[in-house]
Amino acid sequence: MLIDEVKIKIKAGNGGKGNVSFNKNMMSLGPTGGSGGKGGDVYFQGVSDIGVLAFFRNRKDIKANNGENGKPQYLDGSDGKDVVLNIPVGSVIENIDTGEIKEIVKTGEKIVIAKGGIGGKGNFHFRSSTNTSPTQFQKGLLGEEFNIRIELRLIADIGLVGLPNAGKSSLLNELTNADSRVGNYPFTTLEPSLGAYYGLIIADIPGLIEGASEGKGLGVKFLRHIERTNTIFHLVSSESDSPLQDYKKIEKELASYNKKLTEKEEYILLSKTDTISSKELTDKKILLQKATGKQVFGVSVYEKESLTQVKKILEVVKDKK
Ligand SMILES: Nc1nc2c(ncn2[C@@H]2O[C@H](COP(=O)(O)OP(=O)(O)OP(=O)(O)O)[C@@H](O)[C@H]2O)c(=O)[nH]1
Ligand SMILES: [Mg+2]
Repeated sequence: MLIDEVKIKIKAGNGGKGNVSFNKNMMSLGPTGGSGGKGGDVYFQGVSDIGVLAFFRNRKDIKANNGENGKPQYLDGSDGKDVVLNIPVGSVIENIDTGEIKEIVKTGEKIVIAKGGIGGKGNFHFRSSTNTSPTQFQKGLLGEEFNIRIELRLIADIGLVGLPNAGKSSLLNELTNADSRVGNYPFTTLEPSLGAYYGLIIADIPGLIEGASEGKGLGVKFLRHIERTNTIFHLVSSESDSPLQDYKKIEKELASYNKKLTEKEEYILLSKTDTISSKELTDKKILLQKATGKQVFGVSVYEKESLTQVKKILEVVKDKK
């Protein structure tokens, strides 16, 4: 199952303690205590693998190492090792304690989330002409510690929406390298899947039904994955006796999740056109076009020409990107 939300606790390393010691050589009795090392930082880094949040399923408590304490003979403690956690590009990171929100949008982008404490100074640093045998030292500062919530928002260019069984996964598989499960029953797909069409990322958003915004079915939580897309393909099965009602049911759910979703560029795809006569197809197309003012295209995964038409739309979307 795709893990798209996790809550974890992260703790950066504490700074090491400064050391207090004196030169054992009788000729020079000065202080020699070294300083503590810095605690390790905790970073998040963006990667393209959308499955990496699964790493946190059994690891909710993540700590970077503390800095080492200072040592005699001017030896500073070594710094604690940083921890770099991979999270999928498109993740939103909420610091529950401070309310701060950060996002990772590029692969390789690295941001610090919790800073390690600075190491304390050893007594060597406190020497002066008036204090040649200082016994002062610093303890080292504590590393930052936060409760963090990570939410994955897939970064797709096109979102596929529609009632269950409309043919979303079939179309995604036909157009891209995706291998989404297809079945002749609703809710075959239980989590969003992605496919790439020459650099365009298409996301299949499953589980939308009437009442999804009130929590029915899989709910509307997957819609966050298309909040950032510019384009929506809305699939309506041409087998349906009431394609307009089917269309409206989904639009209502989109609107109640976020009005902006209904303002995106949307193409209506009447799917499974091989199952109806061309007269019926024309009638249903006109009906949808008139009622919505949107462009309506017929598509069947069994008809090459109709797929070519969809690919032309994809080229248009790509050019606008
Ligand atoms: N005749 C015909 N059948 C199709 C076409 N596209 C999909 N189907 C069939 O319709 C059924 C549903 O297809 P899916 O691709 O699983 O539909 P979905 O929208 O992903 O469904 P859920 O994941 O359950 O929401 C399957 O039995 C497909 O084989 C088409 O163009 N023509
Ligand atoms: Mg599906």
